Amino acid sequence: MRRLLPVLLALTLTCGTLAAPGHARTAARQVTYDRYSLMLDGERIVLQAAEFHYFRLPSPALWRDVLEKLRAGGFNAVSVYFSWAFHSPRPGAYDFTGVRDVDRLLRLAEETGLYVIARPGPYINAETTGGGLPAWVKTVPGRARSSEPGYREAYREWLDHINPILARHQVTRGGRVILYNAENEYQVNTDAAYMQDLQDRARAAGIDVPITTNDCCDAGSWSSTWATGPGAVQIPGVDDYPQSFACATPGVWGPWGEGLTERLREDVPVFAAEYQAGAIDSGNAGYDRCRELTGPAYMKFFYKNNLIQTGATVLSYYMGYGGTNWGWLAQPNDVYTSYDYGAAVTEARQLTPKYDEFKRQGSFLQAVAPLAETDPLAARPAADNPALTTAARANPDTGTQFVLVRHADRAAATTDDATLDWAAPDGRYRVPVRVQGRDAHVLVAGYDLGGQRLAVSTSEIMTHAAIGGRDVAVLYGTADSPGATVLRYAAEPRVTVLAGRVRSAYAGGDLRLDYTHEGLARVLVTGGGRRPLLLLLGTDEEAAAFWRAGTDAVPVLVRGTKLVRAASVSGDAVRLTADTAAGEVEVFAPPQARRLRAGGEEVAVSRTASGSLLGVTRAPAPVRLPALTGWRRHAENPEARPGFDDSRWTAADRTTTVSPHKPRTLPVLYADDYGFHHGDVWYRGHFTATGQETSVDLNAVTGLRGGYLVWLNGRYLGSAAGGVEADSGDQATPPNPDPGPGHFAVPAGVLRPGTDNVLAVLVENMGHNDDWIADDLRFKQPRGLVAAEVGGAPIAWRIQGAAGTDPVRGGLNNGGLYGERAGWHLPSHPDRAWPAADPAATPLAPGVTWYRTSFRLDLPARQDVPVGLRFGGTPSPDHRVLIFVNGWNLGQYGGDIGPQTEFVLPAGVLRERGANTIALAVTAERPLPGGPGPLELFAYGNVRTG
Ligand code: IPT
Repeated sequence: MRRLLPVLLALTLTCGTLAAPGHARTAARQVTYDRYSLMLDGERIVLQAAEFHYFRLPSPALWRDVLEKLRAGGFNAVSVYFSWAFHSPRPGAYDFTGVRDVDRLLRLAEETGLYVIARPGPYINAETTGGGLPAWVKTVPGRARSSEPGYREAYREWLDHINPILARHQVTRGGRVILYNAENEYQVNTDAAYMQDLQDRARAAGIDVPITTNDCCDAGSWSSTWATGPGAVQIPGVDDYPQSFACATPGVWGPWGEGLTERLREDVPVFAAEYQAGAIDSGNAGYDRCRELTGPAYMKFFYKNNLIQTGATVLSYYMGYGGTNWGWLAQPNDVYTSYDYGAAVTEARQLTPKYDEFKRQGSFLQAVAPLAETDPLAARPAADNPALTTAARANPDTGTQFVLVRHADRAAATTDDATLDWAAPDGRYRVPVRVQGRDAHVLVAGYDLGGQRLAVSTSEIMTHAAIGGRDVAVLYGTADSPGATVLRYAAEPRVTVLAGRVRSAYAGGDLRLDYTHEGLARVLVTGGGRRPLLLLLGTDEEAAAFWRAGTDAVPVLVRGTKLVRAASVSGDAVRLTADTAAGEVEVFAPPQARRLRAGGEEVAVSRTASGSLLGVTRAPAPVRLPALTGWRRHAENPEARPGFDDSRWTAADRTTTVSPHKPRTLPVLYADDYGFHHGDVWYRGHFTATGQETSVDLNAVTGLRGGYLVWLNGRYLGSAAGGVEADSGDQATPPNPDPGPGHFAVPAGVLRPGTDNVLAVLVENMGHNDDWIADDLRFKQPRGLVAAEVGGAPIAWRIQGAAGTDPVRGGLNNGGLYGERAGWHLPSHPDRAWPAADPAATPLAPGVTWYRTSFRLDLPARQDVPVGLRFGGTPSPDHRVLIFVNGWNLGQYGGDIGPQTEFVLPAGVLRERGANTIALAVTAERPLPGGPGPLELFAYGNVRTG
């Protein structure tokens, strides 16, 4: 059944009383929308969302940290992919506990006050294994992402689990889920019955918020051209990545266009479903370059340009926090362990200059309500310098104008000045502007700023709040640029410049302030028929020091500290839940407040001329991390020895497969077909040799950067690269038909004619391809051996991968290395008998060798010290290392997998006060003089935290 824009969505029960925003469940509210914006109980909102993947942060306590950081950074929503593969290790098995407890995630969103755009797929792409489809789906008949039987039963199983959880957290039931996104960039090879069924299942499960979908690449789909057919969604959105993923050349400027989010329909708001806020590091440039590529200059130009040119009011930035492809979460063709993404909040949860820019822009969007309803304004102010151009929108009810000022040539690198001739709602004004290269400003005119009337300003508004009977406003502009702000008064007000240099003049009801943006100027305006106004006029940098906290009823503005998560006022005390280091803290709160607690400590404060409280916070206690010593090691791969007992392994004897890729030789040796989906897999093939065999011929498919190692009767024959997906995006190119090469000459004297000979093969599975173009072929590309011949002898195969599913860490944590099956990665494993060995110096034989050590941490309580593990030197292609910390597979180093030498060890997995174990599983493809090199712990940061 097709659903047509139910303007009135299902009525639900009101639960509880209306709590202050940002504090747990609120009353049930209806979600409606029109061409301008979403509305909650009829009240317009601009949604500013950051993408966050809980499955890339295996520590629910840190989910809260990230969500609070996003909230404080000016976001009022998160967009969350829910990964089916992360929850379901095999058909019928679903886990929503521990690091998979998405109910907890949604409660945290409620407590943090963030709306949620829920994106449960079933397909999510996201550079994660299988694009979110569990690997077992490769073994069911029916094309993935279609309505064909097999796949249909599979995805319904997932939806039957995830939908009820999402349903009970909808805003219509007092939760925070505000939109439900079906599928992902489902553009080609589509099946309308499937797209419709996803929505019907959601409705049947009680999803009554608007259903959305994200289109890619400017294509019309479920949203526009097919808007009336089956599968059409209520609110279509578009994904835009104007900066491309060329992190190696961060100076590029919009190679993929101007990034204007298309209006796909006239009856719904413009929805930027994924707007680029970072990049995949496909070229291994390192994420710092990706952060540069998508840095503040890009954000200022592209985001503001988009805002004013398109009027988009539902904005979701991909990613707000990227996280880690721990375990076997990565899709191997595009990413490595880190999914930092060059995001505003780093993988180690540190705030960056991009965060500051999000905070400036997001705070503006949330403070200035008329922005939620705007139409293009033809009569826009003219600039008297042709290098600059303007665009404008206005709110049809309030008349408030929003004017974009930018370079006409968006790539221009010059700094240009102009005077704007501005026909604003309150009069005609001539005001100065300056635009640096690759920058843009959104200026406001005709705005009721609290109890004030802002006629026009060439400073940008960051935020404002009514605090203690006066308005406090933070405006900002580029350092050294001219600024002019005009406010309306019935009579001449009293102007006191408390700090900085600001000229003021009053005429005809206009109070005009002229200044240069430098440092932080402070102007107090009283009288004139209005309540007092404290105007804080800063540079970009000064503005970034401000935090808007507290509640709508009792807002608190804070300058300084590292992060303000929350603020409250009771009696004469202001309490900040804040991250602090040595530095100033200034609080703008109601006048009765005279004491300050920040980060759990009393801070001595004095009253400033601005009426604020000023104090100094202490430095955090310094932290010393222990050296990693006492390493022990143990070689493994007994599987390579001829006498190894494989009788309990699974016989690999199938002659058919549902995979669209047929094997070159029988039996079928695809690991997935035998239930082994992640990490390394062992094969042992028994055959009776004639003695005439000259070569072993194998082919394996591993995904990009994988390989396999081969032994015959215990003799190492060598290794080869595994086959990979040829091209993930080009529909015209079929997936690579050539699995990895594998011709190995049989050395003299190795064969034992007439008796049992054993071929042992260790194949890495680097993760599963995604299904971006929904052709099924790439996704269903096998993993493991796809061909095997030794002369013409029949081979009896057995296969062994991971031994079951770790009940806590889940099915993506482990593969089938001997040490993994025997628990060598677990903290409890007794390693006392292992000989001491320095990972940097001891030579390695081909095969797998483990190193282990333990260390104690005693990090100070109430301090946040994110810890990393650093490998010295550059990663070698010759060995690849699985890194286990307390049993959790936190990544892969070396093996040409990526440029990474530093790995984040998230608190929670890492015991901050207690014993920890590191285990490294090192696979060498040839004899090596040394191991993976010296290792050390290091800290990414150190703050006191609330
Ligand atoms: C878009 C996907 O929807 C998202 O899942 C992720 O893969 C992102 O790209 C890149 O990180 S697809 C768009 C780039 C065409």
